Amino acid sequence: MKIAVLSGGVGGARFLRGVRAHAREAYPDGAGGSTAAITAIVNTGDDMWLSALRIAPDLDSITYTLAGESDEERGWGRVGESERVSGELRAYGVGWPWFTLGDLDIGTHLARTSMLCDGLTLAEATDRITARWPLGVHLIPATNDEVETHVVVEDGTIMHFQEWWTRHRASLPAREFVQRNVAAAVPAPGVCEAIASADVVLLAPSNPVVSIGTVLGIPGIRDAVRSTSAAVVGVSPIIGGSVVRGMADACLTAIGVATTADAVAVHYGSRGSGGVLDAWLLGEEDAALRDTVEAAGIRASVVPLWMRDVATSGALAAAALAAAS
Ligand code: FO1
Repeated sequence: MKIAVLSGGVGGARFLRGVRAHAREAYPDGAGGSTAAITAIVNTGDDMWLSALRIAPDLDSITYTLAGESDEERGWGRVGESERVSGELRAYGVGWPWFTLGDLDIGTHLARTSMLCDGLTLAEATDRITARWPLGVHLIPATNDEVETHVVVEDGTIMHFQEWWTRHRASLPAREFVQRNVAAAVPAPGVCEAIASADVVLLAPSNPVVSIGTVLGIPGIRDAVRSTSAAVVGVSPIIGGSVVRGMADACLTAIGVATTADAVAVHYGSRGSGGVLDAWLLGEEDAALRDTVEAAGIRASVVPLWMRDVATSGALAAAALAAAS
């Protein structure tokens, strides 16, 4: 069983933990693992250079979550973190005072930056970093190229997504999201192959604009999803008209998409009409939206969407795989 998951950070990390848990139950290898091959194709648009370090938030959120090392309250970074180095950087006026790098997290960024300086690609560095834990999921960055998301706000100012997101809490109305250098970018090795050879392709309940949208925006990836023989199933990141975490509603508003579970499905589109979806999972709170989704040529499943723990995340993953068949 081969599963490819397009994923962003926090929501995607929890969903991937559920996919892994369900795979261990449904496709056990007899040693507590799974015979299923799970590949996460991870957004890198949030990545940036800061204090001479290459930061890769979504890759790190997924790695830490699957490793059991994530700060579940904060939603990013490592559990049991300290911020001594960040305090020193602030004292020297280096970096962003509004973007806290924990000491353990800095270890990851130093390792990644060191590997990149040694000539490794981001995908190779990710393989080395993730090899430290038995994640049970192969993480591949959507691209090895530095394609960073920048936000054009109403007065024309352009800033890195991370500044808009963490300094301004997405409070500055965004006019447009720009993927810098995306035209020259190529999918990382293995990305299109994972999508083409998958039995199921899942779109995690991540930010449809700056996470899933950014992955699909890398030249070649949208076409790979549209042409795979696998069923493509998306999970709504919106339940009952509001986003589960983060500020995805600010991103959706910026591109003129309503913050509703059916509007996002229509935004992704059915594969029959030029989009990427075969099926879409709606929360029970959004059962009334089923007809709109079906009318768009997308099979709708109404299931519990809240991921409160590994068990509910696993049940959601099971529902997503069931919707594929
Ligand atoms: N998010 C914040 O709101 N404030 C922070 O200070 C912050 C620091 C940070 C450091 C490393 C990292 O990997 C992520 C961090 N994040 C922080 C979260 C980050 O903005 C998000 O994980 C994604 O980039 C948006 O989905």
